[in-house]
Amino acid sequence: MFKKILIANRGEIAMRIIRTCKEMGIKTVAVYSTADKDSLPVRFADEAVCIGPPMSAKSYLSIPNIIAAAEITNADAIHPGYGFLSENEKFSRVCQEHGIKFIGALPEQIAGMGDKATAKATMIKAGVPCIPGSKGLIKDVKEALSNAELVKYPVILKATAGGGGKGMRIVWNPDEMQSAWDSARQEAAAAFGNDGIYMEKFIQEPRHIEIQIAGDQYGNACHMSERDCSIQRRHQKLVEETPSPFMTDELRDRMGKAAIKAAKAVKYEGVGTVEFLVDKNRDFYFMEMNTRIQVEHTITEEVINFDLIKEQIKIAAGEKISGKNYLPLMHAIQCRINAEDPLNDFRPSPGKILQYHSPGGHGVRIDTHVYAGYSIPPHYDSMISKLIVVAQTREEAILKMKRALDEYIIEGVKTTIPFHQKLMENKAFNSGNFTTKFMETFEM
Ligand code: MV4
Repeated sequence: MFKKILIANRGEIAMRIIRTCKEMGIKTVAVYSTADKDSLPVRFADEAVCIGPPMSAKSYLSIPNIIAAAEITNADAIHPGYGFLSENEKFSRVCQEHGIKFIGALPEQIAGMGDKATAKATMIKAGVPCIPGSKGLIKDVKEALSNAELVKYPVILKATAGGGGKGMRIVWNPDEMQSAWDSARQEAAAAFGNDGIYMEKFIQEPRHIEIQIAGDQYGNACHMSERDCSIQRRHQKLVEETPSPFMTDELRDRMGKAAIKAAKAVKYEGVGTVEFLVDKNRDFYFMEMNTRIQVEHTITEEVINFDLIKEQIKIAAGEKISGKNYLPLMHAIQCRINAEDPLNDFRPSPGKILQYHSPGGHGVRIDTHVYAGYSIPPHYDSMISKLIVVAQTREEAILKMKRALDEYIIEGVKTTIPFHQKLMENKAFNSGNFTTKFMETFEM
């Protein structure tokens, strides 16, 4: 087992990783930018190393600075958390070259899943259901038009380097193709320096349901059931829950098997997520595979009673997984509490937290790095905390979430708490009948 893990991240996920390391008897190194010198990970890690100024490119994204910090502290592994360098092919390789275990995917796996057209080709070959569309990349608008005739409108153009909605255009008829093609390519080139585009049939009003998976170095893989992430706004998830209210035992079994096929196709080592779109007929399609721990891993932990960070560390250290799948024993919901003003287009609201009282009691979990007097820096994402509840049923989980939200006091910055309170009262949300379009019509 590792003796010392460096956490190449900040905020709540840095705290989350430190906590598990402590429970496992592993020493920790926090790295921090000057903007985070008063943060809790710096306070609670065994050691802390400043890696640069506030700007991410010069600190949390600086591979030389982070490797130097790992070398001077003698860390034998690096946990990248989510975001930042967690799915960076080069970082995974540089860690390898320095004899430091990267607690995440291998460079080839990151590259293979990061290019969406390549990932899709891999999944088609492995027999994982994918959305009908072009065979690989499309070279020009003429080819786009002829492909669309076969796929049938509406279609969607997607950047192969994309994800998170950038470089994506829906095309409803041939007249729209030229301008959609031009703008998708331009956006992709600007955002990713790669203007490769492929096409799919546009699935209208899908659900975003993802399957948590784990694989080990010996070819074993398992699934840990689903998370429903359909409540999102501009590709930012706001609420996640498991089990999905749309799920059936039969669908979970089929999606779980498909996710395991996906994991085995790339010899996946570690914990990961296979994202699917699910249409109204409960047909499901591979969308992306994430080779990192995700923000919403917490709800899976609560319903299967299992520490996913511990599992990540154990797999990276070469331990075997049992290979059995995990089914939800409870119902969990996570609300992302962001420093944003929901009454003002969710505009970021960084600043000092003047008063802070967090909810507690049975079935309530808070993952956070904040405290009264803490200033949320403007340089990073605006997440304050993750409020997670777990109960026997969905109805009880919603009631518990309402109770917990009412106990939550944060003063000094605007937060998304009022949004979540409104959502918990919403009829469609309570019925479980919602899709990724839900937030487009939600009124605060
Ligand atoms: C789609 C789609 C409909 N049909 N692909 C959005 C982000 C990127 N990962 C893929 N996305 C979508 N791909 C086809 N063929 C709809 C979306 C989409 C979406 C997906 C999941 C969650 C929220 C979404 C919001 C808008 C669009």
